[in-house]
Amino acid sequence: MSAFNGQSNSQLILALSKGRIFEDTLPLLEAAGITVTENPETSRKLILNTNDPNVRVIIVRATDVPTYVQHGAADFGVAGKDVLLEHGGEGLYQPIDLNIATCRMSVAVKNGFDYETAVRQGARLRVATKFVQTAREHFAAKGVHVDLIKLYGSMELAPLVGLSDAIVDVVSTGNTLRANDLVEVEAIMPISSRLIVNQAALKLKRERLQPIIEAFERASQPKSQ
Ligand code: PRT
Ligand code: MG
Repeated sequence: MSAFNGQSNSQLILALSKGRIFEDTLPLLEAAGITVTENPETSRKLILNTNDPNVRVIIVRATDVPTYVQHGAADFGVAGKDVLLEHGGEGLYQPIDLNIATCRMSVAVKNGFDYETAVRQGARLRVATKFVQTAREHFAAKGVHVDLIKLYGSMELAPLVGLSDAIVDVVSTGNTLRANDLVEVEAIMPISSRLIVNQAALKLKRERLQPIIEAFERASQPKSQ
């Protein structure tokens, strides 16, 4: 029995966010013989059952997945590298890159804003972002002085209404940037989602977790291999 949540060592809780991460994790779960029997898009339940009575899925905000896993409220989870860099990874074991929910972290500005000159001139750049750690490190490495403005969503709006000169955000198709008259001026890093495991659970529940980690690893390898 775990003193923390009263569950036996055979019970596993997986933390996922709704949307692309949930959708892209389903085939990996199938590869491990686990079928989620409820749909978070139509159900209001936050704890979903699977075909395995010992495995349940909790649905949390993408940015909250590492927090649930770090504190052992979930044994494992799936989170984007963008989210993990902001969280810091404390208490988490990150065994595999699942190559799902891929996108890139980029700097974007309003069409017509001369980013290169602004950066070269050394004036302070106002940057709005949800990803303050990543943005701070990126601009510090370039030696660019920035005023970071923390936002929680819809970063694309900030340069349009004069809140910032630039944004740091994740981009996949680039359609959202184009629709808002923004242009990508710098790619910071490629992003994909990782499997994360609570460090204590990895030791206490290794027998249950290891086969799932291995199945995820096999199923997430690039198709060409
Ligand atoms: O939506 P919510 O505020 O709850 O949280 P979230 O946006 O962090 O979660 P979610 O579920 O949308 O994203 C989960 C993870 O998916 C992120 O942490 C990323 O690692 C990854 N991912 C992959 C993306 C995208 N692609 C993506 N396109 N996350 C967000 N986007 C956004 C993008 O910023 C833009 O606003 O989706 C919009 C559409 O993108 P374009 O470029 O295709 O137009
Ligand atoms: Mg989103």
